[in-house]
Amino acid sequence: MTHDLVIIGAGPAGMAAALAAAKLGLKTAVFDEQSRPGGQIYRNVGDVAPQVGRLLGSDYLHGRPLAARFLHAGIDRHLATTVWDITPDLTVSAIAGGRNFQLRAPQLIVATGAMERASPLPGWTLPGVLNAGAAQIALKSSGSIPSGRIVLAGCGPLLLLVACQLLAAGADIAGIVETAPAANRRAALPAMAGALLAPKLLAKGLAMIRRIRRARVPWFIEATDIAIEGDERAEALRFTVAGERKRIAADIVLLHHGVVPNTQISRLLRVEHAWDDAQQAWRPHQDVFGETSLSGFRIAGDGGGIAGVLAAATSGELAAIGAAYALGRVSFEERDRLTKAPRRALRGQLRIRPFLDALYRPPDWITAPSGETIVCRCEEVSAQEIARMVDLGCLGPNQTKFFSRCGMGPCQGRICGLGVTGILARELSMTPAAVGAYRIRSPLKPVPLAAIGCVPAKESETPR
Ligand SMILES: Cc1cc2nc3c(=O)[nH]c(=O)nc-3n(C[C@H](O)C(O)[C@H](O)COP(=O)(O)OP(=O)(O)OC[C@H]3O[C@@H](n4cnc5c(N)ncnc54)[C@H](O)[C@@H]3O)c2cc1C
Repeated sequence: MTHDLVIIGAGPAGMAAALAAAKLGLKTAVFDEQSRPGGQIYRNVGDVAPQVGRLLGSDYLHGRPLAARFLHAGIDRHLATTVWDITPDLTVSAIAGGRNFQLRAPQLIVATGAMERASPLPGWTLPGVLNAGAAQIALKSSGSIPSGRIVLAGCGPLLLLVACQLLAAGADIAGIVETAPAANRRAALPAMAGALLAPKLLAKGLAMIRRIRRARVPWFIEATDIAIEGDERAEALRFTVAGERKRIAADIVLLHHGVVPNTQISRLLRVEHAWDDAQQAWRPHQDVFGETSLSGFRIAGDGGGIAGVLAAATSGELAAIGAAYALGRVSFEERDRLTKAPRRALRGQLRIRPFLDALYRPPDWITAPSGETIVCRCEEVSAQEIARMVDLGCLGPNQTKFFSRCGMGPCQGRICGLGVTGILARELSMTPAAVGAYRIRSPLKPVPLAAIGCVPAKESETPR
C-alpha cells in the first residue's frame, strides 16, 4: 500500500484531519470532487474576489488560513475527483478527468459533510425554485446572485445567513417566510442554558436578525400551507400565517429546512446507524475518534451528525489522531495527551446544538409530506403514491423501489430518502428507526461506463 490514510472531503473536517495526520507523519491522500479545498462553508475561499469575500463575512474568510495551510502542507491531494465506490476492505474507487482509479489504505476518514434537507412542498419542482444553499454556492463560486424578486422560505440558521449574504450582495428580497412551528420555541427553552454558554454564536444569530430587520424585508413566522404558484416557473409563494392566507410575488423561491448528514458512504459500507430524533436524520455510530462499526473506517465532520464548522474541524483532528494510534504511530499515552484539548474544545462547540435543533426542528409536513407533492424528483413519485404503497403491503423504503422506482434515479435516494422514511413511519404508525432507510449501492454518483470499464490494476496508475 502506498498510503496510511485516505480522506474523502476537503472541507473543514477533511482539511483539519489531513493537517493533523501530516503532523503525525501519516502518508495521506485526500479526495474532493470540488476543484478547490473548502467544503461547503469555505467554498472557493482561497480564490474568492475580495468584495465577495467581504460580503460573505468573517466566518467565511476564517477558512482562508486553513485552506492555505492545507494546500502548502505537501499533502497528496486529488481535487476535482469524485469517489463513487468504497468496498468493505476500504478500497476507494474515484474518477478524475474521465479516468477511474483505485486506492486502498488501512485507515479511511470520510468527511463528506452535510446536505440540505429536501423541502417537498407543492410547486417545489418548478423552475425558479432552488435550495437556499444553491444560491449561496453561486455567490461563493462566481459572485453571482439570482436576478428578480427572491423569497426565502423554511427554517434554520442557514436560511437567515443566506438572506443576510444576499442582502449584502444587493439582491432583491421580497420576503422571508419561516416555517418553524410555535411549539419549537417552547421546546427550545430548556436548552437555553447551554446556548448561553455559547455567547458568540448567539450574538451572531442576533446580528443576523438585526440585519434583516434593518433592511425592512417582510418577514413572517410560523407559516403553514406553503405552496409555490406558477405554470411554467415560480411566480409566487402562497402560505398561511395566523389563519390568514398570504401571497408574495416572486421570480425565485429559495427553500431551506436545515442540513442533514450525508450518509451515502456510511450506508454503502453498511455500518450501524441510529435515528437522531432531535435532528430528524440518521447518524452513523462512532466512537470519540470517529471510528464506525467497521474497523479502520472513520467519519469526521457533519457527516457524523450536524455540529457546525468548528466541531467539524475538531472531529477531523480527533479522527486523524485515532488513525495514527490504530497504525501504531502514537502510543496510548501520547494519544490521550494529544486528544485532551480537542475533546474539551468539542464539548464547548456542541453546547448550543440542542437549542438550535429544538428551535429549528422542521415541521412534520416537511419531514413526512402528503398529497400530490412530488417526493422522489428523479422518478416523479408523489407522497400519496408512497403512502398508497403501504396499503399494498410495503413495509420499508427499499420496497418502495420495487413498487415505483422511488429512490432509484440519479440522486440515489439522497434527496427523497428521509421523506420516504417519514411517510412510511407515519402511515405504518412506526418510528423512523423501525422503518429504516434505503440500502445504498454503488455507484454513489453517476459515472460514465467508459471510465469504469478500464479500472487500472495497479495503484501506481493513480493519477498525481
Ligand atoms: C449547501 C450548504 C451550505 C452551507 N453553508 C454554510 C455556511 O455558509 N456557514 C456555516 O456555518 N455552515 C454552512 N453549512 C453547514 C456546513 O456544511 C458545515 O458546518 C461545514 O462545512 C461542515 O464541514 P465538513 O468538513 O463536515 O463538510 P463539508 O464542508 O460539506 O465538506 C465536505 C466535502 O466533501 C466533498 N465530497 C462529498 N462527497 C464526495 C464524493 N463522493 N467524492 C469526493 N468528494 C466528496 C465535498 O465536495 C465537500 O468539499 C452549509 C451546508 C450546506 C449543505
